[in-house]
Amino acid sequence: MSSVKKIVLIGNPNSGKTSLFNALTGLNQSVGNYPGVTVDKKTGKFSHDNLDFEIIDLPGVYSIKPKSEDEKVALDFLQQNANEVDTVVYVVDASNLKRSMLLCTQIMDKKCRVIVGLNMLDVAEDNGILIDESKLAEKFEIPFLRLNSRTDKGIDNLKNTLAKKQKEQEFLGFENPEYTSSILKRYEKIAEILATSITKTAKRGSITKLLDKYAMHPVLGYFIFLLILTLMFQSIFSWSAYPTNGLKMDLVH
Ligand SMILES: Nc1nc2c(ncn2[C@@H]2O[C@H](COP(=O)(O)OP(=O)(O)OP(=O)(O)O)[C@@H](O)[C@H]2O)c(=O)[nH]1
Ligand SMILES: [Mg+2]
Repeated sequence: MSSVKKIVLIGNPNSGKTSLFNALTGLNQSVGNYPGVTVDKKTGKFSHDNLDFEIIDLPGVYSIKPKSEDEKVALDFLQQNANEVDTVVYVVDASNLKRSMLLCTQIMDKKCRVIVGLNMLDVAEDNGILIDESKLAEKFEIPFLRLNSRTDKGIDNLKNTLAKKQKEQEFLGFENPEYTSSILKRYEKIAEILATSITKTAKRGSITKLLDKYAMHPVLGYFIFLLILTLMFQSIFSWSAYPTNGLKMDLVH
């Protein structure tokens, strides 16, 4: 393997791969809050701890079987370069781990060394989802690192982890025919692991949520609705008398 370590960013669309690419390289590839922003591979470089890294940002992928041209670009690249890739950073939207982890295990099947970047933790926490990353790391037997690609939180930790000589990864037993033949069985196993590593608490309150709580209430909601109608009625038929009278006085004088 050459002295430049090749790192690949892969994950579901809109999980924050390009934001992470920008944070690692200092480049400015375009991001957007919708899937399918990246349609081709982009390459950048960074150095850390006297080591040189080449980093490749790929289009988002939903499953191991490509359904669109963008997905094909990403999966073909991984297939053709699996041997030269030092580490795959699998970027996940932490508020939607269940959907993402199936693809992650399928990438692990390709014998790539995988590190999971737990991104969008702020969104997960707003939704009351608390993640125990050390439990996930223990059960999936790969590192899970907390990140916020938007604010650069966790980027140094990721760079340090990428620079460390990684131990060979064990592969969970997903090669077991039970899991290779049945996606459903694999899903069940993933769900079982996630159930022990994720806690759901009450959602964090926001003004909109608070307004929803009262305005959408089956009884209170009607009173609030009537109050708003009364206020509108009053403002049109009674309170408008003041500016109308004022105008009339101005016209008379
Ligand atoms: N709240 C929050 N938003 C984030 C975070 N990371 C990225 N974003 C936002 O998520 C959106 C998608 O980010 P991208 O970096 O374009 O995602 P991507 O995975 O490259 O998307 P595709 O190229 O379409 O697959 C952007 O609006 C980012 O600003 C994060 O940790 N928290
Ligand atoms: Mg992108």
